[in-house]
Parts: sequence; C-alpha cells; structure tokens
Amino acid sequence: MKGLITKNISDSYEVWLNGSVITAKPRGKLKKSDKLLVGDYVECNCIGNEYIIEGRMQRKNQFVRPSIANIDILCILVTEIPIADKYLVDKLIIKCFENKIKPILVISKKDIVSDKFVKEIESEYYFLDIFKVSALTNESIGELKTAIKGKLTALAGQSAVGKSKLSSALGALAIEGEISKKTLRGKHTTRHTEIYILKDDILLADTPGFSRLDINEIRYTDLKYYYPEFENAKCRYASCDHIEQKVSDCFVKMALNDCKINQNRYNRYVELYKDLKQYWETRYD
Ligand SMILES: Nc1nc2c(ncn2[C@@H]2O[C@H](COP(=O)(O)OP(=O)(O)OP(=O)(O)O)[C@@H](O)[C@H]2O)c(=O)[nH]1
Ligand SMILES: [Mg+2]
Ligand SMILES: [Zn+2]
Repeated sequence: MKGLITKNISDSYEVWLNGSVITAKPRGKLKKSDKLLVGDYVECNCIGNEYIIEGRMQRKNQFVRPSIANIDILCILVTEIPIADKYLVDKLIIKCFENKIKPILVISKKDIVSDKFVKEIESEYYFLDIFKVSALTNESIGELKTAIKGKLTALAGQSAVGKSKLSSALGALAIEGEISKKTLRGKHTTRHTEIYILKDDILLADTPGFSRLDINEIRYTDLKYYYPEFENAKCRYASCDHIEQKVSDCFVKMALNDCKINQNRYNRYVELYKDLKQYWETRYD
C-alpha cells in the first residue's frame, strides 16, 4: 500500500494511507540505508497489528530547511515583526529555483504591517507571486488557497513569522506560539514538520522556523543565474558576475544605475557572492 509520510518523531512515522493517518515504523534495513523524510511516498505493509514501511518512492526534490521532500510550492513568509531577514528570503528563493519548485512570497500579518514594508517587499521581489495575508482577519486567505490547491505546499520562514497561525487559517490544527517581548523574536514553537491533509484539496506542511541556511552547493560564479532580474538585463558577457566590471561594461550595473534593478537586492547579492567566494576558495576537497 502506498502512503505519504506526514510527520516523523524519532523512529515513529505518521503516514497518510487509504484516507487516514496511521503510525508506522521503517524496516530495519531501510532505517540504516536511508533517512525517510516527511513528504516521502512510501510502501507500507500491515503485519499483525503493526504497519511497516518497506521502501520509498523516488523523490522529485528534497529540502533540508525546512526538512521535507516532494513539494510543489514553497510559501516563504515575511513580515515586519519579527524583523524580516531578507538574506534568508533570497536564499530560500535560490533553493526553490535550484530544485525547480515554485516560490510564493507571503507577506503575513497584513493587519499590522506598514504600507512602507509592503511596497518595499513588492519592489524587491516583483518577479514573484506575492500574497498579502492576515491569518487574524482572514484577508486574502481564499486567494492563497486557490493558488496552492492540489499541490504539496510547505510554509517556510523565521520563527514567529506566522506559519502555524496561517496553517490554522487554511484549516489545519496547528499550534501557534508567541513573540518574545524583549527580543521581538520567535520562540521556536513548532518543532516538527507536519503535513496536513485539508479539505478543498489542500496539502499543507507547517514547519519549524529557522534563521540559518547555507547555499554552499552553488559555485559563486553561478549565483547570478538565480536572479531573474539579472537575466532580464541580458549582460553582454557570459562570464560577467556583475560586480567588478565598470558600469559601461555591465548591463546589470547599468540597469542598477537606471533603477531597473533593486539596489537592496543587488547589495545582498554582492554579500552572498563574497561569502560563497570565500567558501569555495578555502574549502577542503
Ligand atoms: N496580528 C497578527 N498576528 C499574527 C498573525 N499571524 C500570526 N500572528 C502572531 O504571531 C505570533 C507567532 O505566530 P506563529 O504562527 O506561532 O509563528 P510560526 O511561524 O509558526 O513560529 P515557529 O513555530 O516558532 O516557527 C503569534 O503570537 C501569532 O498570534 C496575523 O496574521 N496577524
Ligand atoms: Mg509554528
Ligand atoms: Zn554584468
């Protein structure tokens, strides 16, 4: 019988199987050879009164942060409190492009964010679908539902950005946390990724918040390919990384000067490029 892993805590897996969630354990040899992930499609057998996971189907993709396999859409949440970490947003977008997953940007807590913040996000990420939602007032929840219908969707972002409350607004029974009044940061309430099978054909994963993410698998000279706005500028030299060259030699820098490329996005690109260069030049092969 084929099932979908919806949750995992140590050796115990919850599997969506024939219309209900059962608990299963992997067969010994599978446990050793392969770490199963939430989102994996698995072959299960019922032996006595126990369910055993015998094997898993091939994955179409796999994410480490959040930890999940086979997603179609990653909803990246940003808001004003906690303060948005746009490096994290940029890196998550890069991971999506790398894995051929559709990124959707969700400005959460629309009921309390400023218009200035919304404008800023809209101009920096103009190339993405952006939803401005409030899980408190239900603003734009219907539109988001329509966009994710029929696809396995994971929510991602910093702790307390509102992933669990949004999951609940979309119909899940997720537990929301709070923000520390002192640091204005989240408290890492959600500890495990969990897929909720909801009505209206919604398959939604609530995930733990995180702040660290590396993109070290990408060679620094390839970073530019993950920026749609650079592709649009069509720089004339294929080898140009749009950093060292004079403005007259680089179409990306020209577009930047003409305000056709967002300066903040570009500045973060330069920082990520420098970090990656340092990593690639000092890594141990
Ligand atoms: N005003 C307002 N507050 C919200 C909204 N969504 C979430 N919050 C609040 O933000 C805080 C954190 O929400 P969570 O949903 O627990 O955040 P999370 O992203 O799941 O956090 P972790 O599980 O720690 O990763 C809670 O106090 C929520 O009530 C919203 O749309 N509007
Ligand atoms: Mg949560
Ligand atoms: Zn260039």
